[in-house]
This record gives sequence, C-alpha cells and structure tokens, in this order.
Amino acid sequence: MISRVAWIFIAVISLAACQSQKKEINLPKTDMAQVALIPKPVETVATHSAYALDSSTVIYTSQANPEFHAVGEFLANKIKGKTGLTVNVNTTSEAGSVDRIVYINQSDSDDLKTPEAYQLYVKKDSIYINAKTAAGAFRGIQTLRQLIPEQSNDTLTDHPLWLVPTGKIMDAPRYAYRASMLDVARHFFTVDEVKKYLDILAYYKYNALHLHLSDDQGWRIEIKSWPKLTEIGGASEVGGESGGFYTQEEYKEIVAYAAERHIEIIPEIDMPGHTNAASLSYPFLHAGGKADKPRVRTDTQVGYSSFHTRKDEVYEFIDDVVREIAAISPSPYFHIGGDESHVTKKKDYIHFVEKVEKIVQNHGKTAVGWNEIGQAKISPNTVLQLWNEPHNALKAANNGSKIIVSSAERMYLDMKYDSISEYGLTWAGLIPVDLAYNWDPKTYLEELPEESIMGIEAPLWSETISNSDELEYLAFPRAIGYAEMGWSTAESRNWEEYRTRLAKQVPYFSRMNINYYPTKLVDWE
Ligand code: NAG
Repeated sequence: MISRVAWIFIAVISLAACQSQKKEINLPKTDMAQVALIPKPVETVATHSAYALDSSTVIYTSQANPEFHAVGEFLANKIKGKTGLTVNVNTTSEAGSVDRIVYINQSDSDDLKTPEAYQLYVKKDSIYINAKTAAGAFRGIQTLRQLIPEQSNDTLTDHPLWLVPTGKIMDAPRYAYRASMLDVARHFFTVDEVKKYLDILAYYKYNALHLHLSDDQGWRIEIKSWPKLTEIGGASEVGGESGGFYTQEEYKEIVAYAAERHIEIIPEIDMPGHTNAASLSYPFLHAGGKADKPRVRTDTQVGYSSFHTRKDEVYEFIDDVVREIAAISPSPYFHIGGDESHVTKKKDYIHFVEKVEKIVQNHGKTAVGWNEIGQAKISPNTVLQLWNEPHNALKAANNGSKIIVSSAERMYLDMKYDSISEYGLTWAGLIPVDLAYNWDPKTYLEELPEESIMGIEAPLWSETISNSDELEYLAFPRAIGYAEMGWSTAESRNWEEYRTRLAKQVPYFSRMNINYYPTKLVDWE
C-alpha cells in the first residue's frame, strides 16, 4: 500500500512537473516598497520582480496544524473576493519543493520574537509566510492581501495575473494590545454590523474589540439568571428607539467570528455608575441617595446613576453576571467600567471596585477598568484604561498595573473631525485625521514608563450614531491611523508620508462599501 506521505510526494512532484512546462513570461518590474501598506511594516526590502498570482497557485499550510490551515482558508477566501481566483488550500510538510505556492509555515525561528511577529518572503515562484503562531501568520496574511494589486495584468499571457511585488518583510507589532471599543449600549448594533467592523479592524491588524455592553440607556447581553436585564433594560436606547440585545448564542457568534480573525472580544459591564438600565430592571440594585431614581433614559447625560455598594445581593447579582459572561468569553480580560460614578461616595466607590475586582478574578479573569478605578487599591495585574486622569494611571502603573492609552483628546472616535463633520461630540475637542495620527502614545504621559503601556484603544461611543454608515463615518479613516500607531515603530511614522498611503486605501473602502469621512487633509485617489 502506498502511504499517505508517498501520495503527497507524488502529488507534489507532478504538480512541479506540470508547472515547469509552463511558458516563462517576462514579468514587469515592481516595487514592494512603494505599496501603500498600513500599518507600515518594520522592515521592507524590495527585490523588484513579481510573483504572478493566478489559479495555478496553491496555498500550503504547516504540518497538520488546524489553526494554520484556517489562516490558509481565510487567505483563499480573500483572494477570491479581491481577484475572483479560486486557489486551493492543502496541508503538507513537503510543500517546500513545489512551484507556485503560498506557504504558511509555523516556524520557531529566534527572529520571530513575539507571538504576532511574521516574516513574508515574496519570490518569483513562491511566497513564504513564517510565524510562530497562527495569530502571527494571520497578521502576515493581511500584509499579503494588501500587496495583491487591485488591477490584474491582462496583457502578459492568455489569462489575467495579479503581480505581487517580490521582496521580504520582517514585521512585528510595537504593542501587544491594539483595540477599538464599540458602545453597543447607547445605540444597539446588530451582529452583522459588529462583524463588518471586525472585518475592517482585522485588515489593519487590530487584535481586540472591547464591547461596552451596558450603560444607563440599555443592557445588551442576555443573562439567563437575571432575565429582566434584557426584557426591560434591553428595550430602549438613546433617542427612544427600541434598543436590542445579544442572546448568549449571538454573543458567542461574535466571539467566534472575531477569533477567526485573531481578535479578542473584551466584554464590559460598566459599574457602579452608568447602571440606570440594570437598576430599572431590578430596583434593589439602585443606590438611592444622590443617584437618580431609575427610569427609561433616552438622553445622553452621564454621572447620575449608581449601584448600591453595601448590599450583599448586589454582589451576588454581579457574581452571576460575571460568571455567565466569563463562561462565554475566551479573552483573559473582563472590563468592569468604573467611570464617572459621580453620585457614588468615594469610600463606597473604592469598596465597590475592590470587591468587583475580586469577583472578576474568582471567575478566572483579569480586571480592566477606566482610570477612575486607580483610586482603589487594585492588584498589580488589573489593567487601567487611561482616558482622562493621568494621576490615577500613574499611581497604578507604579504599583505594577499595565495601562491602555485611550486619550479622549486624541483617540475618542466619537469626537467630531472638524466643525463641518456630521456626527459626533466635541467635549474633548475636534480630532481631525492628522491630529489623530500625529502624536505618540508615549508622549501623552511622559512619566509613564514604556513597559507599562500594554497598548492602545480607540473608543467609539455611540450617542450620535446608530448604524454601520454612521459608525464608519466616525471610525474611518481615524481608526486606521491608530492601527499604525499601535503596530509600527514610533520612528517610522510620519504624517506627510502616511497620508499618501492612506489616500490609496480607497479601492479597499469601495470594495468593502465603507462610508469613510473624506477629509480634505488627504488627496484621496
Ligand atoms: C465620557 C463617558 C462615556 C461617554 C463619552 C462620550 C468615558 C470613559 N465615559 O463622558 O460614557 O459616552 O464620554 O464621549 O468616556
């Protein structure tokens, strides 16, 4: 009997033989370094020839690693979407000797220093992507997608070819955490709308999406032990529309879709403030005192609601909520909010944060909170999201906590671009596309050591937006600049050069039907 390995060998040899009969064509010169890659790779060396992508290409993935195979399938799918070509995906360890391949290879090379690092070699007859993990391979695939030209070359041979410029790219992210946040509480966004946002984030190498799942105006995730949260709390949103919520099955669908793109979903339940919708559903949660009596809220005020912080039942409730969400969230992080608890007494707030941090830890997760939680004695493994108050972040960083930089004046995607832009707020100032890009997270808080910065996150609050078109108007193109800020080295970033690459994203925007804001600061192509 012929073994499986032998069959693969025969297949490989015959494929190679078949390829070698192909007529050599003279490929025009290309320049890998001229492709408008975003985020900009750490190192690009062009070799000025081309790999001709056509349907004879086969994608091979490393050994029998199903995660690498899934990355190969993802690439095949995207090639199909961009060029119409059908390319096959195979798994073998023998692919090294074949012609016309894209080989996605699991490698333990010491040059690959972080899990998302990758090496991409484009040669005349083959393309290699080396990475330690499937996440690294996936990031490399995004670079390859961007290297495939929009237009085919139809004149070189009897069938269309896509000329991928040759060269090598050595790449790795600056920060391990590169996220956006979507507020699905002020306005609800459907599973499909979240998926589309994830698709675009993945293309620019984001690796996390924080979902703000609860606020005064709405509760957006099914909690089986507390059904009124969605029956009552899920039924409203800003402006008075009917809101909505994700069933746990739908939430899992979002998590799985994100995971296929090597993006983590970080769930947030915001507390003890921003809790009107929860207290409306279960009045025992309400603090009383200075906090407004719960009622349906469709306005955009903040800072008037609070959970009761001294009742055991409140913590039992929180324990149930965290348990149910943690059970369907593979991310190690659970965001507990903690912002703008203006009507909670400081000592009650501190007591609350310390108790909830423990609940989160008991369910196996690391707590994340807005910078206000730094007022409490939080453990060094709790993460702070710095949006407005440096001193709390500094204190926590000195105690060992990692910081996510989300400066409101630079990174809030819900701020208007300029005085004529349609959606958004202005309280943290206008954030035009150049201002969004042209600064460094390190300089936002000079005293913060670089090692304390876990990464960056661009929050998109949804008081003024309620569908994909409006979401995309505020997010793009600014979120693309943050993608580069999170990935590329500080020294390699330059606004004048970046804006020329940004201008070349238009064909991708059109293909994806992205309603970006066509700022005049960029000469769109
Ligand atoms: C802040 C609030 C948020 C609101 C946003 C609007 C944080 C951490 N908190 O006031 O609830 O939606 O601004 O820009 O940002």
